[in-house]
Amino acid sequence: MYHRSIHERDQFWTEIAGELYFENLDSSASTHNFDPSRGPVHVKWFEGARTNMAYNCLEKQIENGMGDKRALIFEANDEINCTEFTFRELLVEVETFAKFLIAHGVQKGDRVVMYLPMIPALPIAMLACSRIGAVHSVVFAGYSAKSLAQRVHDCKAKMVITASASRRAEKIIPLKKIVDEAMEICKSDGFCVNKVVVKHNADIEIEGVPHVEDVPFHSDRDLWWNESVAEFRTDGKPAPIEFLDSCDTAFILYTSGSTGKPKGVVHSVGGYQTYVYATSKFVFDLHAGEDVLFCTADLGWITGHSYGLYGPLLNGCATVLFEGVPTYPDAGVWWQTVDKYDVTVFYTSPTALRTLQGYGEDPVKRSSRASLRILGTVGEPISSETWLWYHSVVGDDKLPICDTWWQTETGGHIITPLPGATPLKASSATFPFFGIVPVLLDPKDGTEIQGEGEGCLCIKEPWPGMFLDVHGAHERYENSYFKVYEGGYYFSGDGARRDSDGYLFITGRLDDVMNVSGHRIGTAEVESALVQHSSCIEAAVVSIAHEVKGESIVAYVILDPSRSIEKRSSLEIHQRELITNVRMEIGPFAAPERVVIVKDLPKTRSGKIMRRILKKIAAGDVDDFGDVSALADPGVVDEIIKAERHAR
Ligand code: 6R9
Repeated sequence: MYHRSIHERDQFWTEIAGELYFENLDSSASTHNFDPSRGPVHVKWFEGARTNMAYNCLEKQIENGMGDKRALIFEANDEINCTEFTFRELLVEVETFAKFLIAHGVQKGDRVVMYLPMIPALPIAMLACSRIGAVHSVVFAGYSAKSLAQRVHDCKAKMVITASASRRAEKIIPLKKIVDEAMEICKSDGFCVNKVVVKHNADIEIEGVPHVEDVPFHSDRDLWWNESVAEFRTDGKPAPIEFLDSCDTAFILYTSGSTGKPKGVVHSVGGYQTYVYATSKFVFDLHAGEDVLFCTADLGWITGHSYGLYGPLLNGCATVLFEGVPTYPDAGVWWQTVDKYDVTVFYTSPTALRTLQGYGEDPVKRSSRASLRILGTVGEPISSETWLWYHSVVGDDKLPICDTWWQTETGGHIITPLPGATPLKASSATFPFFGIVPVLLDPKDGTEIQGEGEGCLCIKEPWPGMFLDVHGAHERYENSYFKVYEGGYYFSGDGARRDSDGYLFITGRLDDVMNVSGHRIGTAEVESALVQHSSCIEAAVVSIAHEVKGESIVAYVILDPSRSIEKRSSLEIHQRELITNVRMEIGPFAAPERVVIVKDLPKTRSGKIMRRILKKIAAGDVDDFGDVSALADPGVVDEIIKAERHAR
């Protein structure tokens, strides 16, 4: 199949798309160009064919006899709120919300931002947007008001959907308050959202009082979901549905790059859907009406979009929506959830596995996990130690592990084993999925490395999950992904090693993108958050290896010398404030582990910060800095080492 997928590419993918509902599918209607020297880069799958992703997730499955099978299983933070929806029940919810959206002026192509916790309202709203051709942009509900505002403004959202609050273990996070702040920021930047829809997350009480009383509400703009949506459930009218061109936008999802502000990654209705359907089907070996996929990623990330929602539903399978945290009420909750719902495929990140590894085998062994067939991992490189723990403790030495390498931009799995078919090697993502031609380029001259070796991981041929554009910034799309090396390659930003058997091992990012607990964070974003502090003149951040998080952030900052900051207590206050600044600007997950106050940064004569040197200092590896001849002032290195010792 792989051979055919490469040699008869368009025909191969058209046949797969044909397993879903598409009108006018034509294998000669896909056109692509990955090489900017031959004209504008474009990726157009099945142009002219018409389809609808929500239709394929719901009606198409009901037609196939899955109507009474489970589609969405909600495992709530507290036992009492757990619910399940069959395909038919989920369709009713989606149709009802679609009618509500239309009644409030949301039309095809309009952007709708969701800032919601992992509750059924989120997938329902996403599917309802897909149904009417509106473009959803889900913002992970751990982002700060500022980050939310930036995304809402960038995509010019017509509506924002949120919840009164979210709960994680014992903690309650006032989401609506954060949205209000974000709306204020948008307003001061000259942008207003028409409507904010608030899902009442009912069972949250603060000291015995339903906290809804405290939720700020602006009646000219805000709507309570529960009250406003109800009338559309019983109006007896048919729910609208919009069949879209395959190349129309399905959604925008923001992700971090090595420079500048986050990029709005644009995915297409037809290509994305086909690719997510195919990867879920083959990598997770899904069978309609039988499999239950538990993907632990938040729906606010691409993993949640592709394998927590669309992938399983397009295959007629159930998906588990897990609201809480993996250690509440105890570190066995995921495995109990597996037993409770007969989960067959479990998909998580190395960072979560490392956390659970710390609790030992007991919490795992208290479950049977008898229903499990396949284990998956994604988000960061997995060490052989964690891989083996996953395989032997969780998988009882018998379950295959699919280490899947891919990105927000790629829509779905790119390098991955096929379970049962690919002999595995610990910590290797193994081989390319159907239709994928990966190459390793020599970082120095961009030539292809043949056979064994290490280089920059790029992809040569287009595939259906490939994103269409960076929202509102086509030039950035071409520059960041296709012009890094000449010759028509998609540049991933990751490094990889190929062994003598052809297995690929991902080595991590080669650019200024960090990966903290599986979250993608650009150094530039954190630096810009730090310099927002009135005392901070300049900042440089690097990441270092961290036992649980994979990487953690260390910041080097120069403070304004005109302020009196000599006293140690004052330094500590500044360090704390700087960390708070990052939490407020981006979100708590991006907070530096350490802030080191320095007088100068290691810069080249042309003013470029040599992060390589800071990275070594941060890691305590100060014996050999390699070639430092480019440094404008080599003396700064010793000073930074001193400051670093002081900071620890
Ligand atoms: C799906 C997702 C993408 C970055 C990617 C890489 C890292 C993802 C990986 C992996 C090693 C794997 N990454 N999967 N590294 N092995 N199996 O995570 O998308 O959030 O865009 O992150 O994550 O560095 O470039 P996204």
